[in-house]
Amino acid sequence: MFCYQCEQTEKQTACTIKGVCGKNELTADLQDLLIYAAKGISYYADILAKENIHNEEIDHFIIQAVFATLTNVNFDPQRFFIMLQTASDLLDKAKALYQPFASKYKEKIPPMANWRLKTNLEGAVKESEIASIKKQIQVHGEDIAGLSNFILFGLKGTAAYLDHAFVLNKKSPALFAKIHEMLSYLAKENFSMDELLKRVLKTGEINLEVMKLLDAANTSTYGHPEPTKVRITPMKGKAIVVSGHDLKDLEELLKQTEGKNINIYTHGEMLPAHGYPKLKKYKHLVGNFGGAWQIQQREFAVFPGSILMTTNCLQEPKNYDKRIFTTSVVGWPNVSHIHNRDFTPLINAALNEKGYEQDHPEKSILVGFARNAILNVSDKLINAIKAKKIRHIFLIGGCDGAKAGRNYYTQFAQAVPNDCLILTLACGKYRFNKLEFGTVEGFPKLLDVGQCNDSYSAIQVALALAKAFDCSVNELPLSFILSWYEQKAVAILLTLLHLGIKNMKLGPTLPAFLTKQTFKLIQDKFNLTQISTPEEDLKAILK
Ligand code: SF4
Ligand code: SF3
Repeated sequence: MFCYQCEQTEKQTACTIKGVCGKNELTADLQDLLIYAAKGISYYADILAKENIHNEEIDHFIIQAVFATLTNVNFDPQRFFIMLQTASDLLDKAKALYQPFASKYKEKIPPMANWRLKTNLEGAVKESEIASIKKQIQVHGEDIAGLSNFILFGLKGTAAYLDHAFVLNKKSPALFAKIHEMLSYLAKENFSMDELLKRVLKTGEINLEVMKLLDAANTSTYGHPEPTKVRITPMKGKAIVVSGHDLKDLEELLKQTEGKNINIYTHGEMLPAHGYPKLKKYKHLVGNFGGAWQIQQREFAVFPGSILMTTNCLQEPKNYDKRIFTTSVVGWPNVSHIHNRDFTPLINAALNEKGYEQDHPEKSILVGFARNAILNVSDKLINAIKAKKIRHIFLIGGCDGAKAGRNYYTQFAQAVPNDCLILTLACGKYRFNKLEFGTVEGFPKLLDVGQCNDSYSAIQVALALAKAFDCSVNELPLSFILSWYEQKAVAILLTLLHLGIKNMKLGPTLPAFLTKQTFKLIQDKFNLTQISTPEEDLKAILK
């Protein structure tokens, strides 16, 4: 195996024996082969889209297959083998649909588009050599391989967001076509540095459109998030905790548990669900449980109920493996998987557990400051900035992870002066979202915008402020302090680069897949720098 797609990769280089995340060699190799096959299918799907032919089965499979390979989503080799079988069938289907146009597109068909699964699981693993990143590095060198994977890893995040929109019935053939076009480009492997750099930013543009679609899916289905107090201490009764990003799973579970005396808690990236009017109306959605994803083994072990993982980030289930369930593309070997949102096994598992025996003393935090909530009071915000009563806004957002260096984000948030606001989003906020920050000019100093995909909301706020001040986003008293871990964060970083956002701080470490030389190209253009210390960075920003 050779995997360097996330921030915690072994020795900042690559996981080659076993993933730090828990992914084993077998799964890693099958994932590589699945990406290879997906590129092959997209080669034909791209041509078909140019001929105005869209096939939803192919479109949906591609985004789910790519999503399944995202960090901390699916660790089950059997599931990947089944996906490879489907990929092989869909390659045949895509090729058959393409045949009538073959004479029009005279280019050489890339090997990925001629791939077939000829063998069993073990054979597929041997075959995965052709799809390995090591091979890409041998053929193209580290710079080119790294940049092409920058695009691929961004697309993984984008595919996940597109899938979240898909489950809410927001489907865009045009966006599927853009994903196919990009994967087809990667399949052809006719790389040049200039084209790759252009496409790095293009991937960010596609991700922005996808986040816009997902924002529309979420807000048209569940209403606009509104400021909402969320209990963070348990209540007496049976309990289910729901983690991940998929609001549809939460909604269906809330419906299926109504009247059953089971309290539902959000976990991780599901926290912002409490702000949506059509989700918070369920009285048994009682609160939020636990901290960030990387401490789930400790926290789930003592949770007295059952657990649902709707998306990333899943870690190896420990003694709670019989009461944790996966859904959608998430998987772990021998962990029960929920099909078609029939949550009966999850509900029964919760009823078999003790639940909480008493209410814990009430504590709460505030969520729900997505674009509508902030833009509704934009006049007040703009006036406070003009009057220099609010000096600066820091967006401290992104993923969490296990590394010690991530304390930076807690320390940074604590060091932000009292005449500044903090916007936060994604799961990195668990480092500081239970601290007391007080208020600034009537605004809570810490405003939780939502999930990672709600970066779309933060971008809309930034664009509205830039319009009000008749300047560019880069000229606003606004700084981006980003923490990355997995590929959704890569997609968002690409979107911010596409928008021309400069002077962002990124950490805790830089992506291993980018060589020093390629990172320098991006750094020179965008002045994107690695975090240093909270004191130094704050001083430099506020000088
Ligand atoms: Fe390693 Fe990250 Fe890949 Fe897991 S996803 S194998 S931790 S680089
Ligand atoms: Fe977190 Fe896994 Fe990235 Fe949606 S849940 S942000 S790490």
